[in-house]
Amino acid sequence: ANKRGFTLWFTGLSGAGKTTISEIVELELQRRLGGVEVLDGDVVRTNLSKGLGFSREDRDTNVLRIGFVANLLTRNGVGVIVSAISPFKEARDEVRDMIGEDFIEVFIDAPVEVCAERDVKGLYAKAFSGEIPQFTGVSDPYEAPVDPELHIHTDRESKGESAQRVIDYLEQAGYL
Ligand code: GGZ
Repeated sequence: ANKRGFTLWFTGLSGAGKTTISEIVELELQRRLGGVEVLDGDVVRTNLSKGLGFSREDRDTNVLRIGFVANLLTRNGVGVIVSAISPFKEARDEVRDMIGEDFIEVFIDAPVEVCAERDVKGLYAKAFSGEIPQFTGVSDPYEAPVDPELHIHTDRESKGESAQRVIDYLEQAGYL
């Protein structure tokens, strides 16, 4: 039987662990399915979304573009991992409606204090000083998912445990 496509949609603050967990899940899906596509906001912003900024309108445009591509892949049987802050519920829900039952929202959750403490790229320091305006969680909103398929607390579980929970979900839902 042809395998079903799906979109794992990782949403959460900068530094919450979206990219880290997606990389582990990607390796496992590559091994198990022989293919997987990753759409990372950070990377998409250098090509498909080049030129977009961080106003609400630009973020929504970015999220809907990523959702559009994810849907094309999903309906052709591809497993897709999206990693984007995607801070606005309305845009995420629009993507959910577009993709339908194969949309799996994964809330990668860590308190903003923890993300700021990690500050892997030094962006939070710049956000607090005002050098970067409209920074999600600091000076711009993040609307947490209300009823995500998966809620992962990266301040309480290891990245391996978090990735395993994603894999377990896919197994239990019949995608693996
Ligand atoms: C949030 C910002 C901002 C502002 C630059 N707010 O953790 P990162 O650094 O590597 O990834 C973040 C990325 C956000 O892009 P997304 O496409 O995921 O965002 S959205 O879904 O809202 O469109 C962050 C960096 O860009 N970054 N300025 N003001 N994150």
